[in-house]
Amino acid sequence: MSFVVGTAGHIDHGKSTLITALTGIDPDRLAEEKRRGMTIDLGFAHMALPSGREIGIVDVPGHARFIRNMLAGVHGLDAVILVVAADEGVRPQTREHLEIIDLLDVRRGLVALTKSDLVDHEWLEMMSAEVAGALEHTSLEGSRILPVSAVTRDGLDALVRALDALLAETEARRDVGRPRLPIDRVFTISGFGTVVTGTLVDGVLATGQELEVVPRGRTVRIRGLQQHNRKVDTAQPGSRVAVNVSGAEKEELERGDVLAMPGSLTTTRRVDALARVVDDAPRSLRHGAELTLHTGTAEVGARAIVLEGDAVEPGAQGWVQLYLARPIAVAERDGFVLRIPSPAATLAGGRFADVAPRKHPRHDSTVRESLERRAAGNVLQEELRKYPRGVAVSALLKATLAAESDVESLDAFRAGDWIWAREHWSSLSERVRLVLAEYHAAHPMRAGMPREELRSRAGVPPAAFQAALRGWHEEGLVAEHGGEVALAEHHAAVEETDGPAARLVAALSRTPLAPPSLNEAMQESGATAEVVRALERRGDVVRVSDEVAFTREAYANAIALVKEMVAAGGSVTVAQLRDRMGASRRPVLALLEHLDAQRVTRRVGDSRVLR
Ligand SMILES: Nc1nc2c(ncn2[C@@H]2O[C@H](COP(=O)(O)OP(=O)(O)OP(=O)(O)O)[C@@H](O)[C@H]2O)c(=O)[nH]1
Ligand SMILES: [Mg+2]
Repeated sequence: MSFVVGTAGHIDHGKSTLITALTGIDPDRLAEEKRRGMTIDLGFAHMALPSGREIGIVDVPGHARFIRNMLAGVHGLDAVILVVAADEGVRPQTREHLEIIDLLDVRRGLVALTKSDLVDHEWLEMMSAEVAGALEHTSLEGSRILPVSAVTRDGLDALVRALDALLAETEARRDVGRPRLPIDRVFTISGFGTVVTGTLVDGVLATGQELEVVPRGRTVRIRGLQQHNRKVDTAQPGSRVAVNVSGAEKEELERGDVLAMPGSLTTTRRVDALARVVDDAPRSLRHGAELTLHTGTAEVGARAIVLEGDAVEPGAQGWVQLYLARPIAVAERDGFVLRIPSPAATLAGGRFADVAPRKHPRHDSTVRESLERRAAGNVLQEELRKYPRGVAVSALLKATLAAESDVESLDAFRAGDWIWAREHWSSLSERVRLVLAEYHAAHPMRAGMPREELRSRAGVPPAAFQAALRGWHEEGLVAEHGGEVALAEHHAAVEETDGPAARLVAALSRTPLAPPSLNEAMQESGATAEVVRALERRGDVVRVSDEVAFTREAYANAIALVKEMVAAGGSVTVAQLRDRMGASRRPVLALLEHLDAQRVTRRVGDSRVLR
């Protein structure tokens, strides 16, 4: 198992020197860093602890100007080594780094009291007490403080053993099957191409895998993986990884981008969070404040919407919605830090409660309550509540880090790939019941409502409708008849045996080939135009003109008769057919004109031939 440990602390306090002394690897890799004798950007090293545990180390710069690089290095740490020079004690960036570690809630740490060779024992004791005081009320409160010297190597073994013991208590990294690698470095190696590095979280990466660069949307493939300079086939969450990718040039990737499985990670320009403002912040977190958000390895401009009250005061916490200057790829519960751009200062931090929130009304306690339920762990249920019209399961999972199996425990209705919160499904079903009941009342003759009409009246997204219909069908709410949807209990009036529909058919059947006019038949039977249309749709009646209709059998017989007469005599006239049908001229003429239009017959002078 592999872990990631970061350094922290004031400039020149000996972070990089300590890492070199421990690992033999100088984390300062830039020429400028060597020249100036200071760390500018993140540096990396690795070592095996006495237990065999492998650790990747992220060395950060202490200079206040490079704090943004430090911020890109602290995500995904298992533990931190806070470095304080024994000769100088706690200095501004000691406090600032500690503040950031505290906001990101890194709870495992050690203090290396470096340069112990420069001070005497009493001074060491004093500095030790000073550092212990600085740790109070932070996530590192009570951490061990160990004097070390990179020059004499005093204390190095004890530090390594303490680190090993600290990591022994560290629980295994979560693997939710959704690997994410926030990129902290991009470079090229000739012969290999583009390489990115980062701390892998939430899942395993494997050679050959296809990944998406979010939020850019570009697709890349893993050509090779390295962990601590060794080639590996898979990389576990919670480890430092170098990924050789194909499909993207160096210029097409940068720190802040995230490698993830295609479609598995939300990109967002809005997040909800409970922000804790640091005790000695230079000002409160005001509504509308323009800030810089740091999360993962990304940095982005953010405007704060304070959801309750007008500001969150130093030392207090409050719910905020952040509007981001550009989309970022994050997941709920990711840690973040908010900074004031100038004069630069750390203002607040916390974890995201919702990374795909709606816009919220301010000063609305239901918003806070929902966010609190979410933060308390009801993430998926609260996420689902946001979709009254239903949501595809994959889309629901994307906005959270929940696993597919978590969906089963939701208070929800699931049909195929779609899911609705129970209360939304109930009200949607109720709406469908009402819409259909109204429709049946208005059109008692119709078998049901056209599907598309029902869909749009009920407000169901097109993609969800098939699944929803299946759901209603299974619940016994609806039935389908040839593309039309009805309440299960609905029987079109046309089914009745002694109603106007049946009487109309009876009226037309009395002298089938010489039917009364449609008007007469309707008057006699009491059938409305609606009934006639329903009978027509079912094929029980064939209307050849506005005024003339035949029963299904009569119509078939009439056509057979026409064909027979043409076969016998070469053609047929209106008068000839009228005689055979025993009808008046009007229905016969209407029938033949209808057959012409249907391209069964063709008129030649006064007679018809077959087409
Ligand atoms: N005497 C003594 N000097 C040390 C020790 N550790 C580091 N130094 C010196 O302190 C100076 C700064 O050390 P670095 O390791 O570069 O400090 P850093 O914390 O990495 O500094 P930044 O990366 O710029 O924040 C160097 O000149 C080191 O040689 C030590 O244990 N004893
Ligand atoms: Mg350094």
